[in-house]
Amino acid sequence: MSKIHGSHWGAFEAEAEDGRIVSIRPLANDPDPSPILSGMAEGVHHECRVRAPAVREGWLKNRDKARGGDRFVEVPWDEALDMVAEELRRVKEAHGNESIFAGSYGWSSAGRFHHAKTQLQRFMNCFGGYTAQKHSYSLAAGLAILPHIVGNLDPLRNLTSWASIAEATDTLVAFGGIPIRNTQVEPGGTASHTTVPWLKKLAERGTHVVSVTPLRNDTPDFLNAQWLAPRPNTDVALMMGLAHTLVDEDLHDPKFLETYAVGGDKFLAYLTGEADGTPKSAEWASEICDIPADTIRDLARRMAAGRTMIACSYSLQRGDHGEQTFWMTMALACILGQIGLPGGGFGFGYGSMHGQGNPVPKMPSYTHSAGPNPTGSFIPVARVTDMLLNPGMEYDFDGERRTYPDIKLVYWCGGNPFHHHQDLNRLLDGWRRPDTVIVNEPWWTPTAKLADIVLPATTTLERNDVGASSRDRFLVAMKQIVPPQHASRNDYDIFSGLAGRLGIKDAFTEGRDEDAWLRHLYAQARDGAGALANRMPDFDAFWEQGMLELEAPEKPHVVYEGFRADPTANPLPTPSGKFEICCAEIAGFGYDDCPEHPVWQEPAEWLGGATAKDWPLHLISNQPAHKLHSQLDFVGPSLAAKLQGREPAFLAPADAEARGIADGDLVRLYNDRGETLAIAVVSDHVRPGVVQLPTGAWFDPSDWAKAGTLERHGNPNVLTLDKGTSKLGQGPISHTTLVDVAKVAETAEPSDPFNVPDVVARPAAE
Ligand SMILES: Nc1nc2c(c(=O)[nH]1)N[C@H]1C(S)=C(S)[C@@H](COP(=O)(O)OP(=O)(O)OC[C@H]3O[C@@H](n4cnc5c(=O)[nH]c(N)nc54)[C@H](O)[C@@H]3O)O[C@H]1N2
Ligand SMILES: Nc1nc2c(c(=O)[nH]1)N[C@H]1C(S)=C(S)[C@@H](COP(=O)(O)OP(=O)(O)OC[C@H]3O[C@@H](n4cnc5c(=O)[nH]c(N)nc54)[C@H](O)[C@@H]3O)O[C@H]1N2
Ligand SMILES: [Mo]
Repeated sequence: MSKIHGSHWGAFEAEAEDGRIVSIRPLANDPDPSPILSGMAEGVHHECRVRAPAVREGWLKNRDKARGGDRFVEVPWDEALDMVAEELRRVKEAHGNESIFAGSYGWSSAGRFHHAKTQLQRFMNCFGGYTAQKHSYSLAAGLAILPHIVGNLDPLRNLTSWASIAEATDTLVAFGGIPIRNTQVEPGGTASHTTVPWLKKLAERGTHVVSVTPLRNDTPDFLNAQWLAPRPNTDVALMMGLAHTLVDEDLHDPKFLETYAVGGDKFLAYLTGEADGTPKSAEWASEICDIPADTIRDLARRMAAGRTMIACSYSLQRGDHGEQTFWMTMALACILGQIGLPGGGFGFGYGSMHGQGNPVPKMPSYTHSAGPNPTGSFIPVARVTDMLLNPGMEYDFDGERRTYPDIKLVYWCGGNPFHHHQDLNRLLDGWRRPDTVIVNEPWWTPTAKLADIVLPATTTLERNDVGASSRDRFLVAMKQIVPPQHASRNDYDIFSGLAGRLGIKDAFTEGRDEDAWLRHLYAQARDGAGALANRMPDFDAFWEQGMLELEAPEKPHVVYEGFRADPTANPLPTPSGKFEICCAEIAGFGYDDCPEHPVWQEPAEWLGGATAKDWPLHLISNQPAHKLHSQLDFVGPSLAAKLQGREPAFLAPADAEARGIADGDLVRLYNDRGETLAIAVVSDHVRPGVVQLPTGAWFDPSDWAKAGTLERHGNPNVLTLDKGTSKLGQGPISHTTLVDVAKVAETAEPSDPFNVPDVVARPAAE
């Protein structure tokens, strides 16, 4: 009999026989299910599962820090938990809770109770706290700047719905495109993938879509989009060229600027060149972004001629000075003056995730809480290597002067930093500084291979949970399909075992088992659901039904409708009550890399900059189509999309020809920071000067014991730049990276990324 379950890439029905999953099928009502589902069953039973608790031999024998390369010793659960508990107690007593880094960034799985990071952090908070990570890799710069300039996260979390765009938008200008591959995914999952159906409605209406991206296939063919391919990381200049044209040709809305924004005058003086002698004209923009000035002017005119939505993907702020992209998007929309009208204005992340723009009612909030962190210690999410390498160093972040803590113990649960972080060779150096690294993982990921103690976690299919997202209309009962594989345990049970050893079990478990927690969180969701509570059946009925579905609201949602109608009664939660094109708070910080209003500043690396002479190609390491980040890289569609066991790297015909590279050739992508092997795919979907290598390939260095050796599998993060967006957001800038590419002889080393390290039984004498 099949049972319902859920994942970040969608809910599904699963069936098992004799303890093995035999089928995984999308829900019958899902209009556009994700192909990622097809690899899940194999993933659960794959040989790269961690079978039993394992301790690195060098750590066990003499506490060495030479992580990577040596053997692991299998130990029984009791001993492993004793060891971890003792090490936690030692570090806490000797160095304090701040020296424990458990930020543990990562997506793990969709269930909200067994959410790995939350389990770890709840445990750590009961233990006295830890050093955390603030914001996300997805959106760090955006999350830092939006509260200053619009007062909250409305254009990101509460954006105008697809229903409004499908009804009213004449021109959709999509900076970063609308890559539907990314809309397979929603944190917490979805039971109905509706982005493609909505986009088809736009196509029917004849909405003119302008896809502004270095990759043609970022927007689906059926939209017949106009493709504008700027030099990567120059969108701010392009937006300024558009804004300048609007002002120059009197197509802008001075009334809107005056009524709904502050700093319009000062910003227009910057735009026209009155302030600094440089008009940010279409010609000026054209020089920077390499789009003809006439094309820029035509687009500006078109934007003013009808209803226009200015969309900006998350990716644009994952580059140097990423804050400016969101800020300038807002400023351009203010100058155009259509904010608060159906289908008009601006919004972030259409096409970045399923839930962005998905029309939903206000959903009951099914979440588990980690509770407060008694230390209050944190770093900006992506400054992890800086922290590990520079304890005690001061840095700036969002108006504060802060100091990196001295980390002695790292605990990761539900994330894969050797997938997600930039400049992995630099991370390797930092990673070998702390005394101890502990990782809970279902699979032998690179991060597990680089740990001292690996505790085998169950996968989602081995436990009961509830999947939910505030941007989806469903709560999904995620029913256990197979028993825990090998000796794996739920993260909850692992932390309960540790909590028992450390005298904090009651605080951590509150006396509940899995079932009691699922019911408790459901009751909590119902208590907070207001008028919706009577739509929620009791827990048993919900579990039996397998799903709770609420209807989409009938009225298309338009963000800032109320503000537009009455700015005095409905002010924005900024100091001025308006959009802050000039922001006094930010100006007060005095940051050279994030001044008073949006500015064009050259990124650290770009095709128009000095280093492009040495590194003539801009690397776009975007989200992978066939997996979620590094998850399930070793099975199903991800494995099938590899070429000769490595990732494909896409480059334009002219760039390939200039290097003597043909389709299918083995190539090396390299720069000062590292080198990786991939298989060339020559494609006119790629702007000349750009090479695309998606993220997600498991890190596979040719020598695990050293930093800087050849990566063999196509992991772009050995190349990316590990620098903050600015002193304001300190966000990751993976989309700001220059490289070169060269053909490699076929004799290069094979890649073996999914191998299991040597694991030996503990010798009897020890
Ligand atoms: N170059 C480049 N790098 C990037 C990006 C980019 O655009 N370019 N994007 C960035 C972004 S936006 C993000 S969000 C990050 C994503 O980075 P991560 O979230 O770290 O990536 P995942 O591969 O999803 O890692 C989740 C890990 O959790 C494990 N896991 C799954 N279920 C469980 C469980 O129940 N328990 C435990 N203990 N573990 C579990 C999985 O096996 C996997 O190893 O990557 C970032 N890195
Ligand atoms: N299938 C799948 N879907 C996913 C994920 C996944 O791993 N797999 N990850 C999810 C997560 S955690 C996140 S945060 C979102 C991320 O969502 P995004 O950050 O929006 O996604 P990316 O794929 O990094 O980038 C989208 C496109 O932006 C374009 N782009 C990059 N740099 C520039 C630039 O400088 N200018 C312009 N104009 N365009 C640029 C690239 O061509 C790229 O394909 O995706 C989510 N969706
Ligand atoms: Mo993300």
